[in-house]
Amino acid sequence: MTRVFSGVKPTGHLTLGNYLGAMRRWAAVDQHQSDALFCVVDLHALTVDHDPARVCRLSRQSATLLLASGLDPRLCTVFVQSHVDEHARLSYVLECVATDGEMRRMIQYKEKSVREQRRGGSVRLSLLTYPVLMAADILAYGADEVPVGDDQAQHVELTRDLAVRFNQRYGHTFVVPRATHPAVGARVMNLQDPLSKMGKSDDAGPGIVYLLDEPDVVRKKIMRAVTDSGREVVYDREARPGVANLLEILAACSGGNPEALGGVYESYGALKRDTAEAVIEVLRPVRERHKELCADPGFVEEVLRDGAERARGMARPTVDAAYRAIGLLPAG
Ligand code: AQP
Repeated sequence: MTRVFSGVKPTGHLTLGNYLGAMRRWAAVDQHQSDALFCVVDLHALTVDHDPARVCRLSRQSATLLLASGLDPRLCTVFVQSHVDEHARLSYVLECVATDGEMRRMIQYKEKSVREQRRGGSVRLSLLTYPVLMAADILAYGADEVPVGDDQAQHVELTRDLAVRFNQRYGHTFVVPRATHPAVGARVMNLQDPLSKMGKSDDAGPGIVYLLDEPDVVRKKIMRAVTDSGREVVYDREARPGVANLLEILAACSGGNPEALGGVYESYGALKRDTAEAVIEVLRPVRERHKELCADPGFVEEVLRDGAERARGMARPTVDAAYRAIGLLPAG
């Protein structure tokens, strides 16, 4: 059976981008068709300036939202990264295989280090090495597939390179994984700045639809989305990025195709109204289930405890094998 691994970072409230680009498919497809693990990757949230209490709160909220989005602990494993030591253990070994040049070429490192400096902070070493930790997350479980949005493609490519290099130097240890992306919704853009990804750690709230936004708030944000100077509703990512983003969101939420939907609308207003209603309908069950789960925090804790135990059992043999292969003396 195909093994699948993916995760969310508790750096902010989860967004429509996280949902359409990744989470929705985890619940609808991956947990049914594969042996799947989904993780709140909290160690990754420490790579930038952060408030410890907020990261802790967001980790619990993200786990709750993973379950609210339809993940069923009877079908898949849901857990928190820092509860399983194997991630950090393997990360160090992979740092001994990765190079400094490789890390500095990562687009997210370039973008986020500039953002940290602009915010007046210094760039943490862990921001540079975080793609190695992500490789460890994936390789520890022998994942064949990593379902992610487009923005993570480069990191999965690095994971493949590290796995191949390690296997060639020290003997076959890791499965070489591949990234998979949804056909529509792989890169949801910010509603106020359609040239930038809708990112949960961005400061600008009005361009970001959060999974827990009330319907009125979603409506307002979408009705105020930046469009383009033309009037015609056509799907053209280069020339009309704002309208293209709305058409993609509508297509992802209604099951249509963005090019075809472009021909259906005569005004931006009508497109925005339908997009808003489609998004509200897609998010409604998630918000409702989240409310139910918040009333039963013991259930979420139990899922995470059980998930961590299962995950540990899956990761340990591979990480132990990597330690032996690279030359570390077994503890006996
Ligand atoms: N805008 C997006 N469109 C499609 N997919 C997206 N994903 C994230 N944003 C979009 C996908 O969601 C999964 C979880 O993402 P993450 O938690 O690893 O990272 P993030 O949401 O991109 O948040 P960051 O890194 O804390 O900060 P920002 O957002 O500022 O970069 C992944 O599969 C991701 O591809």
